[in-house]
Parts: sequence; C-alpha cells; structure tokens
Amino acid sequence: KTRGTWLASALAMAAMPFAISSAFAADAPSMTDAEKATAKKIYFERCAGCHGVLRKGATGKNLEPHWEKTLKDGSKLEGGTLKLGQNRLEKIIAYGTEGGMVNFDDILTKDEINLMARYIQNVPDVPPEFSMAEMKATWKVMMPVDKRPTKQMNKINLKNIFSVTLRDTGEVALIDGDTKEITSIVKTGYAVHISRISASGRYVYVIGRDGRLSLIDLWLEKPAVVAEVKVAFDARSVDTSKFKGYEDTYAIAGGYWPPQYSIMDGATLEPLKIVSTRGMTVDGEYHPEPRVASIVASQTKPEWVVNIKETGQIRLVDYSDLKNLKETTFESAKFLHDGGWDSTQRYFLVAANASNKVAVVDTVERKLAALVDTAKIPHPGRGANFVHPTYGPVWTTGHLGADVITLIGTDPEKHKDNAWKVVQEIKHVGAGNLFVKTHPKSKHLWADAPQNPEKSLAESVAVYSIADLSKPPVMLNVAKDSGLPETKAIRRAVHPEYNADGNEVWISLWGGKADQSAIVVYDDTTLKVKKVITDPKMITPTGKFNLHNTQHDIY
Ligand code: DHE
Repeated sequence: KTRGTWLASALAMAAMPFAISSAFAADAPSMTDAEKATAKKIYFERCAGCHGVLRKGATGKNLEPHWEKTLKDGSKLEGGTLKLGQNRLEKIIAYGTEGGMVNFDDILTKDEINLMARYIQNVPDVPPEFSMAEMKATWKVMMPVDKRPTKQMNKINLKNIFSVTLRDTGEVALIDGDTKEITSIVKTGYAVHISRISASGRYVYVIGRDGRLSLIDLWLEKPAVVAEVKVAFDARSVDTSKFKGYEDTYAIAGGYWPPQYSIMDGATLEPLKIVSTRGMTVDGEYHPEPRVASIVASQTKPEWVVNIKETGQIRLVDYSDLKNLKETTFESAKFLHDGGWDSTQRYFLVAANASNKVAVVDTVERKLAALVDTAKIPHPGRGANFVHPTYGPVWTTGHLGADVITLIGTDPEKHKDNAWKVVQEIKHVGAGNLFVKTHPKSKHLWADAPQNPEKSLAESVAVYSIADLSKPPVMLNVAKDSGLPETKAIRRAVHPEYNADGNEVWISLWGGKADQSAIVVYDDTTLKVKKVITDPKMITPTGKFNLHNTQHDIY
C-alpha cells in the first residue's frame, strides 16, 4: 500500500500562529477546540503539501466545504466536502482514490479519519502573512564573513561531498564521496527538503519545510551552519546566484505559505527583498495561494527561473538590480512542480504535474518554447539528459501516475523534428516513480518507483541501457542489497544520485524513523554493490546532492 509519507508536510506549520477565524460553516459537523487543534496539526503534517493551506487544491483535489466554478462553455459546476458528506470523505481518506489520493488507513486511526472528515467540512483557517520585519527578526549569523577562513581548512575532497537529507530528524549528513564516511551531521530545518550549492562550491544552502534556510560553510575545519533565516512558514525551494560576477552573491528561497519568494545576501542570508506570487492563474482566475515550486539559477544570465505552482505562471527574475527588480512572466500550465535543464542549459523543462504537461522555458529568448503533453503526473526531479541513439539529445521524466518514462527531444538545431516532442515512452516497472538520473559518462538511465504500492517495486530501482531502451531494465532490489533485516513496512528506494566522476550511483533506502535506513552505493558499470552506508545516525535519508553535479547542474 502506498503510505502517506509522501504527503507529510511541515510539523512546524501546525504550530503556526493562525489568525483566529472560527468561521466554521454552520452546516458543518461540530468540533471542540481540542479536536480542531489536533485536526489542524494532522492536516499540515499530512495533507497541506498536496491540497494547499487554503484547500483550493493542486496536486490533490479542492477540499473547501463548498466550491463553484464556471466552465469554458459558461456552465457552472459546484461541489465541496459538505456535498461529499462524512461517510464518503471517511472512505476516501481511509482507502484513497484511483485519482491518485493515497490511503491513510494504515497511518491514521479510525477516530482520526472521522476527525479529519469533519475538519475538512469546516471553513479553512487563513494563516498569517510574513513580513520583512518578521523575517529579519529570525535572521542569525553564527559566524560573520570576516571570521570565516579564507581557504579550505579541511582535507575533504569537496568536489565529491554529498549533502544528504535526513528527513525526519531535520538534519543533513555531509558524506565524503571518496571514503563514504559521514564528515558532519548538521541541524537544519524541520523535514528538511533540498540542498543546493553556491556557484563557487563553498556554500551549501538547505531549506526545511518549516521555511528555515541554513547556510553551511564547507571551508570550515568541520563544516557547519554559519547563518540561518526563516523565509516563510512553509517552503520547499532554494537556489543561489550563479551568473559570472554574481557567484555566491544572492540566495533565493520559495515559500508555500505565505506564497512569496525572498532574496537574501548569499554569504550572510540577510533578507533583502520579498516578492508576493499572488495573482491570476493562466485561466484568468485570482488565486490567493500560488505557491513557489522549483527555482533554478541560469548560468548564462543574472536570472532565476521561478515556477509558480497554482497559477502556472513562470517568472524570470533578473537579480542584477534588486531595487528595480525586473520580472518577465509568461504563461504555461497550472500546477508547476519540479524540473531541470536540458544538456545545453539553455532550456529549463518543468512539470505542470496535475495538468500532465511539461513546460519548456527558453532562457535565451526569454519565452515559453513549448508545452508538451505527457502521460499522467510527470515527476522529473531534475530529469535526466542523454543522447538517444535514434532521436538525438533528450531529457527524461518519470511519472507518479503512469507506468512510463517519457523522453522529450531537446535539440531544435540538429534534430528539429524531434524538439519538444515526446519521442519515446519507455515502459517502466509501474507507476509511482519520483526520480530519474543519468550522467554524461554513463551508459545507464536509473529510475526509482518509491510510490508504487507493490513493496518489492518500491524497494527497488530499475536500470535501463541507453543503447537499447526497448530492453527490460535490470532490477536492483536495494532493500535486499542493503543486507539489513527485512521489515514489514516498506523501505523506499529513492533518488539515484551520481558521484562526481559519474561511475557510482547512490540510492537512499528510506525506512521508518525507528528503522535502520541506509544508502546503497552501486558501481554504475557492473551494477554491483560497492558500499552500504549504514549508521545509527542515518535516519530517513531521502535526497542526496553531490556537490560537483549540483553545482554544475549535471544530470
Ligand atoms: Fe519534494 C524537489 C515539493 C514531497 C524529495 N519537491 C522538490 C521541489 C518541489 C517539491 C517544489 C523542487 C525544488 C527545486 O528544484 O527548487 N515535495 C514537494 C511537495 O510539495 C511534496 C509533494 C509534498 C510535501 O508536503 O512536501 C514533496 N519531496 C517530497 C517527499 O516526500 C520526498 C520524496 C522526500 C523528502 O525528503 O521529503 C521529496 N523533493 C524531494 C527531493 C527533491 C525535491 C529529493 C530534489 C530533487 C533533485 O534531484 O533536485
């Protein structure tokens, strides 16, 4: 069974100082204050990531008590949780739906399911905003720039260091890619999400779901956090300025709530600017909660590509003059999520996941190059680039909602007919893929399936041969290869990541908080296990970010 960890959202959100809006609908089931508090906490931990704080829906459905919308032909459609009613809601929460809602009967008790069904028939509370003054009040510099070393003070091969998310402890483990030893474990934000590397390769920026942004200095004798700031109550994305002349100058982080992005000084995290992302969707409707999904830094212009989930608007943000900030906004499709560069790093391909599309941003012409229809719920991570034996350069995405891997042609110069078209769909082992990966030096394409309901598939990765993608993949059972004792609960094999030389692939075996987890390192040529990194401190590892590959956007 698919479990709800995928949906788990910020615990800290539950502790957020909500505006007291007890505008609970008159005909909604009643709740005591204690019940509301419990339900609010569960909602933010388990539901908000997909359905939104205001419950207007994104990857998940709208969960307002009552909604109404006008269709293109002028007719009206209405619905809502009140209309669905207690019994139906309890069934959906317990058993999930074919539309992609996962089952919670193995996570929530019967009483909790009853509670949540009542809670979502009531009007959602509106959380508070987060101003510049509030952000500044959270800003801490643990080590000022003039107290930091002027050269690397340790012997670590920084090029091959991995920053590994330890999801449930709110930490990242810095692991030496050569020795496979943990060099430090650094406390960061709650349910820490991703790491990105500064242009110089010296700093690691880590964002937690509680909006805590931490800056780690890799030049210290023992790498540690040198500055920190809270950018929002709930956040997922971060990047840094990478254009020549702006290396390590700025950091940018995207908020889920409030819906805004913040720009900080790259070396101290001093807050410099906050920009709201509220506005109209591509359909021309006002949206009060357009969350910031992926953000990526261009290496060819002083710009970030900022993808706004609910509106489907993509903003190119020019950081060369923060006081007179220039944004170019163009329409794509709703529910933008994650994405990555093509191999030339001119085009950024981003999934509009619940619209079943991939949008292609041309960062040179500064416009949308294409909107490509794909199978259900594309989820690329950063995707994977390789030269296809027939179709030339392609970028690849897996799918949460379909059992295929999609290859999109990315070369409008020499392979014009294939550019921005789905040139091939490879049959994957099932739905539930989250990440695909390859490396310019590799002959393989790796794809996981951690959200697949089948235990053996969720615990395995598939390795395809790029020379013949019609051949069934080699299946590697990461849970078995870890040598750890079998557990009843699924330990998901997630997020393949290459080392700097492109000859090893690291896979996280993501178990429960109380289970021993591991990272299993495979030789990319022989597909044999090279090393199993286990340590009592290795708790719930998920994303892994190799410094060199992340710094240079190699995937
Ligand atoms: Fe992620 C990337 C949002 C759940 C692991 N995730 C991203 C990005 C976004 C996002 C917007 C792109 C960031 C960027 O590039 O700037 N993730 C969300 C959610 O909203 C969602 C669905 C639900 C939630 O409540 O958070 C969610 N994500 C998860 C997980 O449960 C995962 C599997 C485990 C974990 O650690 O939380 C997870 N997300 C990741 C990883 C990346 C990521 C590893 C970066 C991939 C990469 O290779 O760059």
